[in-house]
Amino acid sequence: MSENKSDSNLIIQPVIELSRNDMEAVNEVIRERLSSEVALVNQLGHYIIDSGGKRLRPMLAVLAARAYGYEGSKHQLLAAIVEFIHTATLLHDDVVDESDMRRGQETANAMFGNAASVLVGDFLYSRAFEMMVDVNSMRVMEIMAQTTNVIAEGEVMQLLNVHDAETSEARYREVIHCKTAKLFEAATRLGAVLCDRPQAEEDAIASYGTHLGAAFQLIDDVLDYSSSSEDMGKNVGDDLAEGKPTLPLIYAMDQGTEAQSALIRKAIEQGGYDMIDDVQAIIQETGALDYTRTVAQEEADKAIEQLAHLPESEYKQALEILALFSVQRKA
Ligand code: GRG
Repeated sequence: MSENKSDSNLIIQPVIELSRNDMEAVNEVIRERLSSEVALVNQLGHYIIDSGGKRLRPMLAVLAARAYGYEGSKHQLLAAIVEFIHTATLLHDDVVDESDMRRGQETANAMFGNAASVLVGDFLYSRAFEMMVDVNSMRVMEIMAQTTNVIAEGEVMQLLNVHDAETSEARYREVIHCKTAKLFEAATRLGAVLCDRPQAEEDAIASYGTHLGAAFQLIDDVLDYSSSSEDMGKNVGDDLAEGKPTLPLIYAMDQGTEAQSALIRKAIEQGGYDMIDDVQAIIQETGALDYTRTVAQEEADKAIEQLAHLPESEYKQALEILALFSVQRKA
């Protein structure tokens, strides 16, 4: 682990400490509910669930509930549901993107094949809905049904943008809102729903989640051009290779010279790793990563503003720290 990465990990250390007991309980729920009569489901399910994800989304559900003073245990079940849905999306995403590395190890599709990955993703997704029945709340069901629907739409929108150098910043932002921010939004909203908070508070904490999720994805897109594969746990330059017009590229095309814009356009249209060095040089020269980081910081600031209604507590502080972490993280 590089020094920088451990620096950014330091920021969330108090959050990890604060949520330790809850997250251990969440992990216990995950382990219990992962089990199936079918050996491959267990094998592949554990392969991905135990592979060292940050558990950020379930942590958000737990912290949001606690920030409203929740003292029961349903938040742990909701958090596990959120992590199952996140994991299902990762399994499907790695098949769609033909990725071979995630969380510093071979992807499930590389290990077990595409069919097994998609089908175990389906298992996790449907198990999550089974678990929601146990929560016995139509409102929770409604939130999660709408959320997963929007995530899938986001992924389809992204598919339409692939290799399309005309993709605007607005279209890009719509995609990240759907494919990433929506699940952060749901995770935090569930905390308020569990505590029967008034609609305005529910919407505020949900909006915190939306902005945090957007910041998180913007930084994900920065790291794809600036991190190392070792730190990120996946391959650098994958977005370009897949022809994904993310904000660093959109901004560099907008700000670059005619020749620079033409080069990036060609790189998006053709995909692959061949042009990565030239593209990275243009991204550097045009300040595209700094711009993207600034947009991410604006999102994180907006997220923090949404927490004003919460009473002061270490949980509120933890939510603030997570907003900072989403921008400062190195992996
Ligand atoms: C199964 C509901 C469902 C939908 C399928 C494929 C797909 C539609 C959606 C994919 C959405 C997706 C993977 C968005 C990217 C989100 C993202 C930034 C993932 C990485 O999150 P981290 O860094 O992962 O929190 P860890 O490894 O820490 O868990």
